[in-house]
Amino acid sequence: MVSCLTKNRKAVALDMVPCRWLVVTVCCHRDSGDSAAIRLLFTDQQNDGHPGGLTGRPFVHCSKLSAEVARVPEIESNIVTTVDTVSDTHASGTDANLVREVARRRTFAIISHPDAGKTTLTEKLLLYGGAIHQAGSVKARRATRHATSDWMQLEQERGISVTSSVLQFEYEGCQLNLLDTPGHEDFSEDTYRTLVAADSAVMLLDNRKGVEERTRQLFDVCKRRRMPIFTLVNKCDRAGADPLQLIQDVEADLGIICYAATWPIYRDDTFVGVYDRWNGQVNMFERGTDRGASRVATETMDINDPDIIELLGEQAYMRLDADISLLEGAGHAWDNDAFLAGEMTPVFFGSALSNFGVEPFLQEFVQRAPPPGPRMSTKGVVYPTSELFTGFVFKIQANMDAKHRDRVAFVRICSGRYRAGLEVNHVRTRKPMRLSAPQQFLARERVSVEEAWPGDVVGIMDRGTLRIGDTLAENSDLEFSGIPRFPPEHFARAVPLDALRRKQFDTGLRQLTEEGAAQVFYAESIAGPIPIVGAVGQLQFDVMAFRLETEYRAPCRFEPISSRYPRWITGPAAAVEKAVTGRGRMRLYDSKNNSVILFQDAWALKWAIDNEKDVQFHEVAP
Ligand SMILES: Nc1nc2c(ncn2[C@@H]2O[C@H](COP(=O)(O)OP(=O)(O)OP(=O)(O)O)[C@@H](O)[C@H]2O)c(=O)[nH]1
Ligand SMILES: [Mg+2]
Repeated sequence: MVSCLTKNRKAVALDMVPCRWLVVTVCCHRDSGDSAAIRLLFTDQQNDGHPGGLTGRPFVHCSKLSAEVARVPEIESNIVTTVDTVSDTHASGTDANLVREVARRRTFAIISHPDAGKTTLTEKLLLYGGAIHQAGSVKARRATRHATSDWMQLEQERGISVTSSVLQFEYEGCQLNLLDTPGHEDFSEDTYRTLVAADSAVMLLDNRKGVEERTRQLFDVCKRRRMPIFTLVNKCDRAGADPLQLIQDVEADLGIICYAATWPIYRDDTFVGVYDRWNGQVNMFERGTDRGASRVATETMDINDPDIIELLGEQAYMRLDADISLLEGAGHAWDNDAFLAGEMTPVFFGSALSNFGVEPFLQEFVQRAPPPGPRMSTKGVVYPTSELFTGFVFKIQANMDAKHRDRVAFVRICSGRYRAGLEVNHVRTRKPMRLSAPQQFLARERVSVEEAWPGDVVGIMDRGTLRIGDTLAENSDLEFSGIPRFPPEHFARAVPLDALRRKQFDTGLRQLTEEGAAQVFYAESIAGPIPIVGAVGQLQFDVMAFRLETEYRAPCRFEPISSRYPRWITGPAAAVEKAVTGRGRMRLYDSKNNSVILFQDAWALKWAIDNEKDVQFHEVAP
């Protein structure tokens, strides 16, 4: 326990936890109106949606605290005393093994606009991590290997990622949990949820396109969560924008300070190597003959080595030398605190396809990416080093193993040790659950492991108990919040094409919608309930039709419905019955038989909200 005195010697309690995060507990007089001032201090900190002030126990980054306190003088006079530490049950533990395992975990998501090369980079990180020996490609031809993380048949056929993938591997003593996300907007639901499970993000840019539309949206999510972000400018094997210009564009567009961590080296306008500014080393790569399937031969030399000019060639050396002088003179100095607070990003250059620059990136990444930090729960902050297990479900995936029709719930561990047989509380249902051995994933492949630690993303085989957003906690009923839910925006009737496969069709629809990307509703008709699927993005219908056919052998057709505005409706039964019958409204039931109205247009929705005062309307299921 450390305490920090503000200028007028009023104390703020700081609990030191690994990885440079602090838990700050501030106490004020209840009626003094101090909470507003304190919220000023904390609302833009990472606190997972909890307001700061009297009720929350926000955590802030160490160096930020003094800066923020200094900027908000009214707080100093209002803070009266230091109070308790975080809830005892989830305070920082002393188990040395646990602390060590937490310290060597890195859990990160790769994000970008579609096609920037996330899956390709993922594959190459696996190659350098030793998890695979031959890298596959996103658009593999017959008889060649596919990228590991695009494991779904649809992904392999179309060469795009449809769902996020979980991959674990070791590199230089660190245990990495990598989350490859789909870039397409129609799958953003999955991407946003996956980001909640990550501690840092790698943002990929195409060297010709720089910051694109989806990059901006995903960056905003990371920024709101104050996640440290690494930037990798990919596809440098092709001619692209000038690196300095790219960096300036990123700064101007995203409002984040860039630090060039590696710098591309060109010889006769061909990308031949990178200079690592942190360790002063030049890495020169030799193009392989197998299109990047295996590691690239690399020659490494100190920038001050007398032979450097010979290695680079005079012209490339002169160009690099000039660029370095410019960076040193006009660029920003590295500020690790700003990086950890998500305000500065190290920028790397490379080509995932040809493996150039991948290893220098990975080496710096494991050293600088933060290990798991504390997370806010309904019962205060949970430290990763707390000995009691906690975790939350952020993803459900059906049929990863088509033969066994399994259902995997992906859990991000937040604290404690997960071991087979562990009894936890399934907080939503308040029922105890005994956990089987944790499953580690390399996309589709999985292995049972004896134990798993904070930061790890593990799979739990589940028959339907677990839902996205559920918390599992040992000896506690705390809950983690912050997993976003999105109302569907597109609706279509699902029409089975093979009457004899109706049962499989119903099962498939139910199981696939449990994954969360789409929801199934039912409309009443004389012939029985008609299934209607609601999805956040149009492409979800293609995915669902494809999966119903390949995974359940239940072909179907989706017939679009023009209405786009769903609202769950609650209230006295008679009022609900009256409300569902108005013009421009379609009555649906969700899978739990809750009433939903699908409004024809925004006007019909507004009219109902203004006039149907006896019922309540909800954007997501109540
Ligand atoms: N020239 C070049 N092409 C690359 C490089 N990295 C990836 N590509 C190509 O870019 C295309 C898209 O790559 P992916 O890895 O599927 O991109 P992604 O970001 O995972 O795409 P989504 O998941 O669909 O958003 C593929 O054709 C890759 O071969 C690179 O370094 N250089
Ligand atoms: Mg991909």
